[in-house]
Amino acid sequence: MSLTLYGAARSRASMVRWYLEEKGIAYQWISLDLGAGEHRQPAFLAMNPFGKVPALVDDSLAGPDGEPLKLFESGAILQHLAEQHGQEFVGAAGAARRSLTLQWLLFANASFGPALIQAAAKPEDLERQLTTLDSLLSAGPSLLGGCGSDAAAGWGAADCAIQSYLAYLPLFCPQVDLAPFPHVQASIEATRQRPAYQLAMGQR
Ligand SMILES: N[C@@H](CCC(=O)N[C@@H](CS)C(=O)NCC(=O)O)C(=O)O
Repeated sequence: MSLTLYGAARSRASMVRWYLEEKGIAYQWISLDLGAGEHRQPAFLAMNPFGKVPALVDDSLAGPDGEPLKLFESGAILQHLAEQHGQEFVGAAGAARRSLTLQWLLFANASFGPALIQAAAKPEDLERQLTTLDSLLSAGPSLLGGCGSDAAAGWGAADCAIQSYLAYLPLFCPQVDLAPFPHVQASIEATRQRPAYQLAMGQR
């Protein structure tokens, strides 16, 4: 079985890399030079026809062409890894955890990520989302709550996505005052301390 992750420095591939490192799942890392347009070359377009990173090739499953499964979109890749390699959805809470993980991955990529990107144009949207996240995080670091208590559970794909975007916040939106959001601040600090995160972000 082998996993190959295609990415680039300072891209959403770091999120997937963090998950793999945190879970101790073996993978091959292929770093593309986006500046040189390597993601627009036929070899990579065969992995993701949209020419974006991350992309994952998993030879433990066959795709529709009979070749090793190819996946793009960070959220879909994280859900796949959580299911097939992270054993996150086992046990009594597994089905609920699968659905909640998908909910948080979609929220991260379709709601929170865009709010970060549009922070200057729509500051009130980001502030509303941060207010809610801060309140939810006051109950504990995992947004899956009680569904995180299953034996194989704990930190997972949903945490990876949300915590990654939160950690991007001070970098992408230094103008946002985080003082009203102590639990968000604590989450960012805890993320920065994790060795697997540091490795995925190229900080060590
Ligand atoms: N929604 C996609 C976004 C992928 C994406 O925009 N990737 C950026 C890097 S973060 C990229 O490949 N940019 C190169 C380009 O658009 O030319 C995901 O979450 O995977």
